[in-house]
Amino acid sequence: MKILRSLLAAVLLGNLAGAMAADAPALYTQHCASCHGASRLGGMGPALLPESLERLKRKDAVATIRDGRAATQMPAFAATLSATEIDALAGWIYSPVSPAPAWSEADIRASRVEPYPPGSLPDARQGAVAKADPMNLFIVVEAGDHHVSVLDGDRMERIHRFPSRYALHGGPKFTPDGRYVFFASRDGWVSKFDIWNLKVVAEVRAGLNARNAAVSSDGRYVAVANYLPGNLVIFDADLKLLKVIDGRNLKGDASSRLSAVYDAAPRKSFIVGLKDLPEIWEVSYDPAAQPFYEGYVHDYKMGEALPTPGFLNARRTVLDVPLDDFFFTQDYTNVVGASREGRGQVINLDVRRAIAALDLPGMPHLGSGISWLRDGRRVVASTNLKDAQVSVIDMQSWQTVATIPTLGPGFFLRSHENSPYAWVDSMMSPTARDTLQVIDKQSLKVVHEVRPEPGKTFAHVEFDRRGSYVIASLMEKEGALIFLDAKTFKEIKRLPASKPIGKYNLNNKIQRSEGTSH
Ligand code: DHE
Repeated sequence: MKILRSLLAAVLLGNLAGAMAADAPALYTQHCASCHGASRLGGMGPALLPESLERLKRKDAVATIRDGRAATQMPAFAATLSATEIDALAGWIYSPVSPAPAWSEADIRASRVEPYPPGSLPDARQGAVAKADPMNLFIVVEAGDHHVSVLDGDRMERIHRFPSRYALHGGPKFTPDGRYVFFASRDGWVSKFDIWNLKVVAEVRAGLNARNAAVSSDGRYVAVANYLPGNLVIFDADLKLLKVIDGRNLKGDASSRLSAVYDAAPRKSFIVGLKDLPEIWEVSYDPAAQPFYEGYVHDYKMGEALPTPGFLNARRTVLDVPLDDFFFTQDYTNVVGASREGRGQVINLDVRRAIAALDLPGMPHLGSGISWLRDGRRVVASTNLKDAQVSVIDMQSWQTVATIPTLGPGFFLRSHENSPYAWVDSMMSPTARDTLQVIDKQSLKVVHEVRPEPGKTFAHVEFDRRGSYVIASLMEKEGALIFLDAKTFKEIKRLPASKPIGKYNLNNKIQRSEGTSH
């Protein structure tokens, strides 16, 4: 009986200890706040908000707290905290912060750092960059340990590797001279990197949860689309804040997260997608831009004054459904957009309305769309995040030309002006994520498959500037960049890399190759 009583006491005490230990806010303050910020907005470590953790499974959060993260400052808490405490902490970081976190213009300005002010570094290419073809350099985002690599594309060698902000997302964006590249992180940080000197020269936190960044074609403006707070933040080229445009409708009674921002070079404007409102914005960065009528086009009365300055203001095209995944015609007059439900539409930015509906089943991923000429007609092709297919659409009639069956749902498509082939992955498929398929751009048939490491994720291709080889990502922690001949599809070489995601060739990006995203 005595033994039973003490056992019961031990169990009760254990539970009590567990319950006390599960005081998650106190545990957070004690163990996490110094790196992740008292309000979980991030600091030396990333932000721990529900919005920032959307892509991290709870069991992975538990594992990170327990085991730490290799090659980062994140320690393992297995020896310090009990399993109950770790679980409580994991639950806490997924709960909303109250009051809701804010990020003001003053916060943006205060976050800016400038390790190398303008004029402090040489205006000429240095070291290994000086020996390389500057337009055949590649920038590689490695998500495994949050680093970026710079590759010399002629020698197929890595010439530099540096730590990036946590979880970069979207393509890095280059200035037209190829000297600077801008990265956006999901935590809202924007970093400006000087490729000629291999240095991060300025950084600013544009928001708490960002989608991507765009750089104006004249290299003078950087725009960032944020989920949290939902706004567009515009900087000058030194990342000094110029303007914040809130993601609100005209009446001001509904707000939205911003899904992405793109540079429309021929129009000298940024095009902005809104996640929760049926609008597309065009924000001109042309100082000579004409004023415009801000309201709905059909409300406009002939002769009425145009009150809104064209420069750095949002000119809205009102839609019937939010579109948040875009592909653009080469002149950027038409936006091909898809809703998350897969409703595709073509929006003309001059007449400011939909001009065609598209037959795009499943969940098309137009952001990775590419275009080419087939029988003298331009087509656009898109992968599908839900269905195992690539849709090919005629860009004059907007009719579907072909639906090419693939091994599984895919994310990225790539080609090059000098290549007859387009490369597609099936990275959303549990069984075929290890295989890249090669599509003949004229016959629209799959002509080859590459599967270098069965069972390992293999996706995202980038061509070198001449279209003679591709680099594909073996997207594993102990991953690799695999160089493949663009004609024979044979492996040429490998470079080890830590979960490499996107690769970006300077020439293809700056020249806006039709075979790659911009
Ligand atoms: Fe991306 C680009 C949206 C998930 C890697 N992704 C983009 C762009 C958009 C977008 C709008 C184009 C902007 C640009 O390049 O500046 N991505 C989304 C999503 O909505 C989605 C499905 C879910 C999400 O939570 O964001 C999503 N994206 C992912 C991933 O899971 C990927 C594979 C890994 C990661 O790092 O998050 C991923 N997205 C990428 C990459 C690009 C990208 C590598 C740039 C592609 C390029 O080659 O230009």
